[in-house]
Amino acid sequence: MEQKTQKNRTQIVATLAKVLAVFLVMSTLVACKSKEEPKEEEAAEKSTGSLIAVPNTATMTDIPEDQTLSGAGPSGNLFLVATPSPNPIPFQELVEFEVRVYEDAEHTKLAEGVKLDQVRPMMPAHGHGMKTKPEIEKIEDGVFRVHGMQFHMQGDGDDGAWTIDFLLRDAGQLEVIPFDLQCCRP
Ligand SMILES: [Cu+2]
Repeated sequence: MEQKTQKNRTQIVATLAKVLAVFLVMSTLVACKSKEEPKEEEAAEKSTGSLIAVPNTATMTDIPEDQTLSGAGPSGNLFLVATPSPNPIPFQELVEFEVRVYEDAEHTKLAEGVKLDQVRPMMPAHGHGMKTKPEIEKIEDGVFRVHGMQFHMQGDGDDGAWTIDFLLRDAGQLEVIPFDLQCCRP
């Protein structure tokens, strides 16, 4: 009887030791995991931070008097000039853009047969576009008028940062010409 109790006690101690050992191993694993997780988060923050390494420090007072957009397509064969009216762009008023597409960097020869497919305004920091839908009217070969654009948000930095993508179709080839635009000059 005495021996049996002694044996049981030994078994209980052995079991307790096992449980304690398993508990210790598990808590170590949990501790390691909880140490690792913030590291991953830190790394994620760092990589995101490096993506926006150049902060948007544009202020409304920096906005030029002439907000004409001018740039080349990725193929290097099309050159686009978009002039807003009124210029500079007024806040929350309807704006038209006259879009001229050229075949040369000197802007001497209008591009024939090019179609202005779409104009896409966006505020990247807020993930939204405009409340109005830009309507495209062809005036002549290479010349278009975009009606019904309205910049409904403005500010310094990201709060006033817009992007406008002009989508051109040239002989079935799509060319996207993106621009940055700050709204609006006080
Ligand atoms: Cu916005």
